[in-house]
Amino acid sequence: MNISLDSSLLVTDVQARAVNVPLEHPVRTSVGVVATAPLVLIDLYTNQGVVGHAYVFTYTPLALRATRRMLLTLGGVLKGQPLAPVDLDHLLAQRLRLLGRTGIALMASAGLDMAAWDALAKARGVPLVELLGGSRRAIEAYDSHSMDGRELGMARAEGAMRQGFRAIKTKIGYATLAEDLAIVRALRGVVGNDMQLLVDYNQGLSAPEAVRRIRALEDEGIGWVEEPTLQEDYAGHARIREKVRLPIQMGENWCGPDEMAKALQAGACDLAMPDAMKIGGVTGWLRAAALAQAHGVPMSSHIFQEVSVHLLAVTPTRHLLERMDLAAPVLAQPLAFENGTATAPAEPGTGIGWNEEAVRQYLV
Ligand code: SMN
Ligand code: MG
Repeated sequence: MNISLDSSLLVTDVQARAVNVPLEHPVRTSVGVVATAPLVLIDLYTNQGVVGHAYVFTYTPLALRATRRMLLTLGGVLKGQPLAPVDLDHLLAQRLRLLGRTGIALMASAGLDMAAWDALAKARGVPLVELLGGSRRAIEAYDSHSMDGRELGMARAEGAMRQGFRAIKTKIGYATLAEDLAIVRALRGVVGNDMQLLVDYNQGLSAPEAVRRIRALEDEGIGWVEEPTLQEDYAGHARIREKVRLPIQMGENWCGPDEMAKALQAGACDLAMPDAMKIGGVTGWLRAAALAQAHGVPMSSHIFQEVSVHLLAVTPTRHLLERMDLAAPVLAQPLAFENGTATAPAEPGTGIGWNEEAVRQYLV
């Protein structure tokens, strides 16, 4: 549906629904468990019948109601504005300057940004990746698992290998280094030497303990070690990075491109993996991709696979797409993975739409 794109394309309303979606596998990390996927589903309406869809992930159901309220409040600020996502981002940045665009305010702002870009791509009749000047392409992905323990860990690794993934991630940071090593070796025994094996400590170690454990992993063929210590400790990550021989990965917790810039300037990581929500939506991601290019840092995604598959296609240093199906049960068309890759859908927008029956079932 091609609509002549003049300033008459306006935001007219924003609706937001909180759902708590069951997960096939809880996300078990060294610092806590995400047992369900608390999501706020966003519908951004325009005066020409186009509706933008996006969702935000709140990590804990405790944040669902406040995030929904913030989305509705900030959505109200956008009513009547031309559907120009970069201008809308600037407007919200201005309004939130004194509060600070972090936490729930950032998440809501980013969710509105993703919905606005979806609506604009639909108005132009093209997939988001093409609106951004790129083209649909197969993006290499990894199947993202948890602290699943030996049996489930091996079963999930086997399943990913059978589905054609050439990389998997497991979360470690068990009580002892011996357990970390045992699980890594058990998974390697299942997938063989060709599969990339990535590990994620989810901030669970002190910097000295991280150095100790990562050194012990150096001969296990690990592709990256993710968030070994507190995500806001850029100097700590840099110290770890200087003392170990495995690539350090981080980024899922950067609030906006400015935090990414600080982390890269501190030499905190070899690799970057912004989160499409926390980095500031599509608009934030594009700025982050320029930073990664300037620093020569390979850039992967963190969850939000439906939007990230478009964004990585226009990321100069694109690396890996994370596959973790947090929203699949409430999506009309979950993103398809084939032979270890995913490609942005050909339909206009991001391809995000709701399975309304499931939404009703999981509505909070
Ligand atoms: C992660 C943590 C919490 C929820 C989803 C995903 C994890 C990752 O850090 O990298 O996938
Ligand atoms: Mg992680």
